[in-house]
Amino acid sequence: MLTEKMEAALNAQIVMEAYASNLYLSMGAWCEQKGLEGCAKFMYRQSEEERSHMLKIFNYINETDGHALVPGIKEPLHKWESVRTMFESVYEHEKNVTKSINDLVRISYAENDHATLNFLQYYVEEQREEEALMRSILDKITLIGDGPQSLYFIDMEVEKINNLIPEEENE
Ligand code: OFO
Repeated sequence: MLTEKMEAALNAQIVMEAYASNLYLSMGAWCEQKGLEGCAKFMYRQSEEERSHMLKIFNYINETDGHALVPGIKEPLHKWESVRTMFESVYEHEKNVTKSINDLVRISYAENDHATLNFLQYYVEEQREEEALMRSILDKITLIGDGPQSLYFIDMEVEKINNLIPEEENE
């Protein structure tokens, strides 16, 4: 059974994951408008993944006799200055999510809640992977450059990443 504090903190994480899902969906649409099909596919997949992160917490709260709360929809941005600034904001958002997951881990320790501590390990690992992935995309953009002539090559690099992602994560 969850303590009130743990339940509230997990519900706050649902808000964050749901927002990430909408933000990445919006980024996917922006990329598609720009003809960046590889980036669009990548962001749509990230959006789905964030929804699955949200649902995992949602189900966990309900399974542990808590009450998962469906958050309201905060409108994300619809445009970015460049593909670089878009990926920079993904990276920033992921770093904030990591901080938030670390706070959840701290609370689960403080509440002596080993089940939640154990449940959160998936998110700890997931955030490590996500941050590394975003950093590697930003490094590639730095190497290629992000002027108009470079967009095609950036998109090709992101498409290569799409092809490396296992099918079950690629729905
Ligand atoms: Fe679920 O926040 Fe990213 O991965």
